[in-house]
Amino acid sequence: MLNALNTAPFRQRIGPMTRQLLLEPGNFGLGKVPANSKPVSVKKAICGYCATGCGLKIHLNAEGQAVNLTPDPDHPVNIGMACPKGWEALTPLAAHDRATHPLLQGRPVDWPKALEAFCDNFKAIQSRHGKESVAFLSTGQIMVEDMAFLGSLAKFGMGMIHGDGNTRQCMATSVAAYKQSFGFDAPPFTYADFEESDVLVFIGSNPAIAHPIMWQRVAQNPHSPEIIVIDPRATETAMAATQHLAILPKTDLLLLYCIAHDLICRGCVDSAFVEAHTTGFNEFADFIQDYDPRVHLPAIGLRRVVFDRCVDAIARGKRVSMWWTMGVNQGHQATRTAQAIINLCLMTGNIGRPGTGPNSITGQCNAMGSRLFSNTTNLLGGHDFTNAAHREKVASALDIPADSIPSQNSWAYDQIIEGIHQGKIKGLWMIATNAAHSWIHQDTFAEAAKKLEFFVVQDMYATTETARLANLILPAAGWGEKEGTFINAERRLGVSRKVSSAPGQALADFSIFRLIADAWGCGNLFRSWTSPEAVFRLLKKVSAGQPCDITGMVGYEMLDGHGGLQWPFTGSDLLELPAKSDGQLPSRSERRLFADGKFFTPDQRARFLFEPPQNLPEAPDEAFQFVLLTGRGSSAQWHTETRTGKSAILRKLYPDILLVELHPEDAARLRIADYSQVSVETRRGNVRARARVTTTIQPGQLFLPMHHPEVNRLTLAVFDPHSRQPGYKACAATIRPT
Ligand SMILES: Nc1nc2c(c(=O)[nH]1)N[C@H]1C(S)=C(S)[C@@H](COP(=O)(O)OP(=O)(O)OC[C@H]3O[C@@H](n4cnc5c(=O)[nH]c(N)nc54)[C@H](O)[C@@H]3O)O[C@H]1N2
Ligand SMILES: Nc1nc2c(c(=O)[nH]1)N[C@H]1C(S)=C(S)[C@@H](COP(=O)(O)OP(=O)(O)OC[C@H]3O[C@@H](n4cnc5c(=O)[nH]c(N)nc54)[C@H](O)[C@@H]3O)O[C@H]1N2
Ligand code: SF4
Ligand SMILES: [Mo]
Repeated sequence: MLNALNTAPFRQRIGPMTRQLLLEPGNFGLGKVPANSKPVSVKKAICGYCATGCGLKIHLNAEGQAVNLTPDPDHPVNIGMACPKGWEALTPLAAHDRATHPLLQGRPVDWPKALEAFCDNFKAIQSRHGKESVAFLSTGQIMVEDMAFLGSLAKFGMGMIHGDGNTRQCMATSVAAYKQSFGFDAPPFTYADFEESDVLVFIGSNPAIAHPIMWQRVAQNPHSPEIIVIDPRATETAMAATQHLAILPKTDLLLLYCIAHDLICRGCVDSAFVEAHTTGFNEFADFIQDYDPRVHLPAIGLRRVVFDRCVDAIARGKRVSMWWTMGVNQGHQATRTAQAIINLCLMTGNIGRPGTGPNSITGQCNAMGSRLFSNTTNLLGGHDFTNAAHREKVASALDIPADSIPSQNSWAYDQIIEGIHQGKIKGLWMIATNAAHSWIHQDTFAEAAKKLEFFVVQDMYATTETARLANLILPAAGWGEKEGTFINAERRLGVSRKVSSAPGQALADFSIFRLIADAWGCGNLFRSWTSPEAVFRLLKKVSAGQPCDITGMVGYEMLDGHGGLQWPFTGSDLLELPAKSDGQLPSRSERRLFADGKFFTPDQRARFLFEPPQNLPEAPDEAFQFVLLTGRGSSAQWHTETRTGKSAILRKLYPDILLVELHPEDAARLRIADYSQVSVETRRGNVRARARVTTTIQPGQLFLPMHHPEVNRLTLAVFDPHSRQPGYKACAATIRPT
C-alpha cells in the first residue's frame, strides 16, 4: 500500500497534505492495537446513533485505543444515561464484515487505483452526458464537517447539481413546515422543555423506543404532566402516557383541525400573541369552521369523550408542548400536518416560553447538521442556491469563486432515482446510507442501481444491501474512528472524538473527500480544508448573520467544556456564557427560540398555513383490506441493522424473526394463530413473517418494523408535495396464513 502511495503518478495527483494524511499512523491500522485492555484515560464522544446526542465517556488504554465506555454524567443531554445502542456503540467497529480495502467490481484494490476508477468513470460520464449526470446521496449520520466537505466537493469542485440525503426520508417535512411557517428551519425547543411542560402531546412519535433518553427526560418532569399520545398503535410510549388517542392512520390532519375548532369555540385563542406575532389567523379561523368534531370524529375513529379529554388538557395547560416525529413527517400531507401542530401552538401562545413549542424531534445523530450544512437542499448554512447574494457571501467566506456555486436547486431523492430510471443520471455516489433496504418501494432503487454506468458506495461495511450493488466500494471509518461535530435535536453542536483506529485501509469520510478532491484536480479550492476543525472554522464564517449563526463558538475545546452548545451562538452569547467551573451542569446555557415573538420571515411574523385533508392515496379495499404501518421495532435496533445487528447483546433484545402485529379479531377471522407463519402482501410484493396477535394494533391494521430487509418491498411510493418526503407509514395490504 505504502509503495503504491509513493508512485510518481499518484504523488502528482495528491498534495503533500493528503499524502501525510494517508500515511498517518492509526489510519490503515498501521498503529497496531496491543491486547492491552486496562483503561488509563478518557475521551468524550457524542453517540452516533439517534439525534438525542447523548454524551459518552470512552475509556482508553495506554495506546489510546477504546477499551469500553460509560454514559457521561456531566453531559447536559443525558446526565449519565444511555440506551442499549449507546452502551454497545463500540462493538460494531470490530465486526468481521468491515470494509477494509477499496473494492472495484468486487476485487480489492489500493486507494490510488480506487481513486483513479472513481475519477475516470465519473469524469467520463460527465463528459458524455453533462455535469449533472453524476449525483450523490448522503446521510444524517456523518459529521457536520464531513457533510460540508462532501456537498462542497461534489457541487463546487466536481460540478454536480443533484445531491440529496436520507434526511429526505426523515426530516424533509419538518424542514418544509418550519421554513414556510417560521421563515427558517428552526426547531425551537431545548430538552429542558420535556421537564417544564404541564401538558406534552406526542404525535406520531414513539420516544420510549426511538428516543429513550429523551423519554427519560419526560419521566423526570416534576409537574405530574398530562402526556397525550396520538398514534394508531398502543406503543410503549402510549402505554406510559395519561391519554392515548388511537386514531385511524393518517387522520392526524383532520384531528388537529378539529382540536383547533374546539379551542376556538372555547375561546382559548391567545389573541394578544396572535395579533402581535402571526399572520393568517383570520383565514385559518374561517377555514376551521368546517372542522366540527361532531361531524368528523367518526372518520378519525375517536369517541367524543376521548377527544374532549384531550382538548380539555390542552385548553387548561399553562405550558403545552407538542412533539412530532415520523408518524407525522411520513405521510401524503405531512407538511400541512406538521403545520397544523404549529398552528395550534401559535393560536394558544404556546411558543417561546419554557415547556412549550411545536417541536419536531430529529431522527439521526446529525440530521440537523445535514439540514443546515450538507449543501443538498440548501446552500451551506441555510442559504439559498438561487440567491446571488447568498452565493457571493458563501463564496467569500470559503474563498472560492462565486461562479463555482450552482445557481439552481437539486432534485429531491425520489427525483434523482427517477432521473436514473430516465437515463438522466448515469453515475451515483452514495455515502452512509443503505437505500437498497431503506428506500420506499425499494425495488425501484435496486432497478435504478442496475441502470447506472458507475455506482460508488462509501460505507463502513462491504456487505450492506446497497454495497452489494456497487461498482466501487470505498471503505469508511465509523463513529469513534474519526473526529467532528454532530448537531442534535435541540440544535446542540457537540464534538465526537477519535477513540479507535479504523481497520485495514478504511479511512475517515473526511480523509476520503480530501483524497478525492486532490485526485479530481480541484484540491486547490479546498486548500484550507485541512482538518475537521479547520472546516468548522469555515462553517462559522458561513453561518454569520443566519438564524443558525455559530460565530461565537470558539472551537472544539470550548464545545467539549460546555457539553456542546446550541445554535444560534454569536459573539455576544459568548460573553454571557457562564463559566463551566460554577459546579453546575453546563445546561445553564440552555436556550429556546422565539422568546421575543420574532420569527425569521420578512415581516418577523409566523404564518398560519392549512389545506383540506385528503383521503389515503391507497385506501384499503376488497383485495387489500388492511392498512400497513411501519416504523421502529425496538430500542436495540437501528434502521437497516448494519451496525446494531453486529452486537450479540443487542440481538438478544429483539426477536430474531420478523413479526407482524395483527389484532386478535382479525386473527380469529382469518384463522391465524399467534406466531404462525403468514404472508403479508401489497400490490408491490409479499414478505414472509410470523403473526404477533396483539391488541396494541387496531383491527384492520398491521405493523411491520422497518429493520427487516424486505419490508420496503411492500411500501407505496407516495410523497408529500411540499417536502417530497416518502409516506412510509400507510398503504393497503393483506395477510394470509401460509
Ligand atoms: N431504536 C431506534 N431508535 C431510532 C431509530 C431506529 O432505527 N431505532 N431511528 C431514528 C430515526 S432516523 C428516526 S427518524 C426516529 C423515528 O422515531 P419515531 O417517529 O418515533 O418512530 P417510528 O416508529 O418510525 O414512528 C412513530 C410512530 O408513528 C406511528 N404512526 C404510523 N402512522 C401514523 C399516523 O398516521 N399518525 C400518527 N399520529 N402516528 C402514526 C407508528 O405507529 C409509530 O409508533 O427514530 C430515531 N431513533
Ligand atoms: N418502511 C420504512 N422505511 C423507512 C422508515 C420507516 O419508518 N419505515 N424510516 C426512514 C428513515 S426516517 C430513515 S432515517 C432511513 C434510514 O435509512 P438508512 O440511512 O439507509 O439506514 P442506516 O442503516 O442507518 O444506513 C446507514 C448506512 O451508513 C453506514 N455508516 C454508518 N456510519 C458510517 C460512517 O461514519 N461513514 C460511512 N461512510 N458509512 C457509515 C452504515 O453501515 C449503513 O450502511 O430509513 C427510512 N426507511
Ligand atoms: S438515546 Fe440515542 S443518543 Fe442516547 S445512547 Fe441511545 S441511541 Fe445514543
Ligand atoms: Mo430518520
